[in-house]
Amino acid sequence: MAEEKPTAYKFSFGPWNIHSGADPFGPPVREEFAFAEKLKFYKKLGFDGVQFHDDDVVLDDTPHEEMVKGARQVKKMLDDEGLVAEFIAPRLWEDPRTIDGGPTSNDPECREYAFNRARRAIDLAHILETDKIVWWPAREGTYIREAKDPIISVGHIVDFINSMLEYDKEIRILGEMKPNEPMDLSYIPTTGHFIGVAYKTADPARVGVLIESAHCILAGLDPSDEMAYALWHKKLWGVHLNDQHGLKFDEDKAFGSVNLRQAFNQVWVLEKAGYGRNGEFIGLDVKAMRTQKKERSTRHLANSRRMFLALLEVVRKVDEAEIERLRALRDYEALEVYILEHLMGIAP
Ligand code: XUL
Ligand code: MN
Repeated sequence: MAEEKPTAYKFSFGPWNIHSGADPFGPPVREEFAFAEKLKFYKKLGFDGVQFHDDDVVLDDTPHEEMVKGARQVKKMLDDEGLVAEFIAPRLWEDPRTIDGGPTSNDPECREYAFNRARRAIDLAHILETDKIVWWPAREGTYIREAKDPIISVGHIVDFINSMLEYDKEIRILGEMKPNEPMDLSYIPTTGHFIGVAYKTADPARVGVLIESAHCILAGLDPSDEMAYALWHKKLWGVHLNDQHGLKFDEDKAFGSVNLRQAFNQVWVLEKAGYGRNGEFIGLDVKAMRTQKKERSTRHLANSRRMFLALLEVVRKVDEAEIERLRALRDYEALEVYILEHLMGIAP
């Protein structure tokens, strides 16, 4: 049998990953690059895909005709740079109408706003020629448990997904789950929860997930196991690789910068499953440290990509037969050292 060619991975990030360094406790520390300037970085840094929030394309509430015109301009900018749009994510957490959530707001008018905004994101996806909508349920939870009805909220979420599926017969919805922040606790906090809900929607085949490493860690779960779970369901259609130092705010640290072994396991599971062979991107969601100077504020992107490719080399070097041999012996002490030596580059 002819050997399969190795996967040629493609990388993506969002324009928000090059940023001014503002955080909840302090103002910007570097001037923001203009969108057109950001686009110029992609190819130079080795990236082909652009992840978009809807209002990265055109501002919300732009009248329809102007919206179409604006989106076509962005598509032309992408074409000129040789880039493609990976997905559109409706930003349902900044507008005053989403103050208490979009689809799970108690106010029917606010829910309607969220539904309309998501449909509009689908219109943008068409113009940018992507069939992927990413939904991060930012404010779909509560600060206090008594604020919303948790059972009704699950139903609202299914209605929301269905409204997108019904609006467009080609579109695919990727849930990006996170257990907390900005809310105290989120509904549907993990990939497993969302996949459960996916099977109850009008078209389960078009509902999958994007998994962010940090979000899994915040839920006390191992990112590679989460990815494996979604891969088994054939529902892993996107990733946000990054890293996270324990249970605190979502840090979006560079991939592999905290836990190299955990990062290795993510690359391993993706590579073994053939992730990327159907055009899926290795997406990043990483923030530069606030201390970075403007002219060096894209290094976290280059570094994360470099770590992925370096770990890929390690993954491709480990000997499957040796791993199977050690598994059969149940000598996990030896297996552990085998992996660690490869990670440290000191394997004999
Ligand atoms: C939030 C997060 C978002 C999504 C896209 O934690 O990761 O940026 O990736 O909406
Ligand atoms: Mn993300």
